[in-house]
Amino acid sequence: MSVILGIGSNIGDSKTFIAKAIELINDKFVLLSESSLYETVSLLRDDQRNYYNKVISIECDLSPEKLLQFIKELEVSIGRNKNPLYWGAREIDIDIIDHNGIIIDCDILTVPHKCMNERSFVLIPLKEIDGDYIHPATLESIDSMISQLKDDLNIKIIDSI
Ligand code: PH2
Ligand code: MG
Ligand code: MG
Repeated sequence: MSVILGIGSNIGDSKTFIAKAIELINDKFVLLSESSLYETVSLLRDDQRNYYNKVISIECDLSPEKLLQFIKELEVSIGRNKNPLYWGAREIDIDIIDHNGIIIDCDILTVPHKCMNERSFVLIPLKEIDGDYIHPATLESIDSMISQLKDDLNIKIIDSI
């Protein structure tokens, strides 16, 4: 099964946190593709530091629930501290963007990711690794979703792949 993950960080040495996350994910699964590393302003346009963001795809045989559990443990092992603020700054955040095209909407998990359509830092790196991506619920193309973004969050590539 092919799974798309979005990775973000805006505390500490973000490049190293993201590299560590990919290394540990690659120890457990097979890394299929990796976008460039991007810098974006915070989605809330508040006073948080800019984020580094990346999207990867992996070959993964875990169910979405089991993968979520693995990811939560991985975030803690990489050094994620609890931030009481919703959408507060974080050392590492790994989100399931798409899980083999399935649709889930429950309390702990919504797949495809609920907010992906508003997030330049998901859509633009995703286009880089899968230009033919179609949203499994709305059937919208990646280009169509990108053209409807209201804010590109000043996205720029900082490390090309
Ligand atoms: N993640 C958030 C909230 N805001 N903003 C940017 N630019 N990048 C993120 O990864 C991000 C965010 C919650 O997960
Ligand atoms: Mg997130
Ligand atoms: Mg998350």
